[in-house]
Amino acid sequence: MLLTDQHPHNKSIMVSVIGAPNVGKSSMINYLTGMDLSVVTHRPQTTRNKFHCVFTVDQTEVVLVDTPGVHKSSAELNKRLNEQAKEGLDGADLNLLLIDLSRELLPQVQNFIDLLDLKEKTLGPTWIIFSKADRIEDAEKLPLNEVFEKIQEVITSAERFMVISSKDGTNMHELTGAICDRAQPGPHLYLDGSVSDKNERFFASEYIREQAFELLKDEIPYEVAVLVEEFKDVNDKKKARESHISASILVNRPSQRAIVVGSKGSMIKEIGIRSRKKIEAMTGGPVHLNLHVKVSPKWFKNNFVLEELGLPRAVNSARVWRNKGQ
Ligand SMILES: Nc1nc2c(ncn2[C@@H]2O[C@H](COP(=O)(O)OP(=O)(O)O)[C@@H](O)[C@H]2O)c(=O)[nH]1
Ligand SMILES: [Mg+2]
Repeated sequence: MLLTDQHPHNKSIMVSVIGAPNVGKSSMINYLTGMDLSVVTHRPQTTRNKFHCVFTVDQTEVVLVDTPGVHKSSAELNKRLNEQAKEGLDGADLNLLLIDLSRELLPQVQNFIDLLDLKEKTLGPTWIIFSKADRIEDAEKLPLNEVFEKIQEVITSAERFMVISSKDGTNMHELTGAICDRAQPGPHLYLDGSVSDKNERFFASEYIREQAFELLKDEIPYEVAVLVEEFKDVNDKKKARESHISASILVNRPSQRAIVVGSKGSMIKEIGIRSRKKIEAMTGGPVHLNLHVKVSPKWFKNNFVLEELGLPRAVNSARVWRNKGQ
């Protein structure tokens, strides 16, 4: 792409959004972009793939990279989630490291550093974003200057900190302005109005999984994955766009299948109704959603399924699928 194809005043910045699970990364991205792209639930580890969410302010393009929260686990799925988070740092001009104000602050930083294995990887310019300010009274009275100085001892590239809330919008304009000020002159990556590097098929599966995460209890959500098998548009020029989607909800055990289906199919029906609404809001036309539940034992260890879910193997992945002698 030639720079001369674009407006001479164009600026662009790639911002990686990182932190522990459930600190509010996806909520902040949705607030900043003004879209409901990234899935948000009350459960940790909702986001499983890194992806771009793009918005522009005047001539400045901001590409936010949502990432799964890094957390300790030796399970194959979690190794791959952590790998997605690490890859989210590649090529970023700036990192926003979110720290949840409603939890203990410094342990969150130390955990993050340990899990990211910063010996191997140095963090580029980083801003510390203290999130969920609405959750505590008198956030401004907290000794955040001191906390920030301690953080700078471990993250030497930490440049500044900000206090935000995605719930009441505290400092969101300031954050947007600061990010835009930081952008350098350069071509926009997304020119045709696209708002992500992932396609509608990806977001359809995310929205189905989001509703399953919200509606299912206990540990079941973590053993659920969604694969979209078919996503096709009916091209009738006279009518609005209409989409037909077939998707499988994968579960680990037959007993979970019964729960996801629910009594007389009530649970899967509810998951379908709710996710269809979100998919329709994305496509702008009616959606026919055909959902089924498949038992796929230990899908979270199965290389083929994990690849289908957009989670390639991590550096420290188990090598179970390799042929002997390789
Ligand atoms: N009160 C409050 N809750 C928030 C805020 N941001 C996120 N949450 C909640 O925290 C939970 C996790 O949010 P999410 O964005 O999915 O976190 P992520 O795992 O870091 O992406 C959800 O229940 C959100 O509604 C905030 O600014 N204030
Ligand atoms: Mg998330």
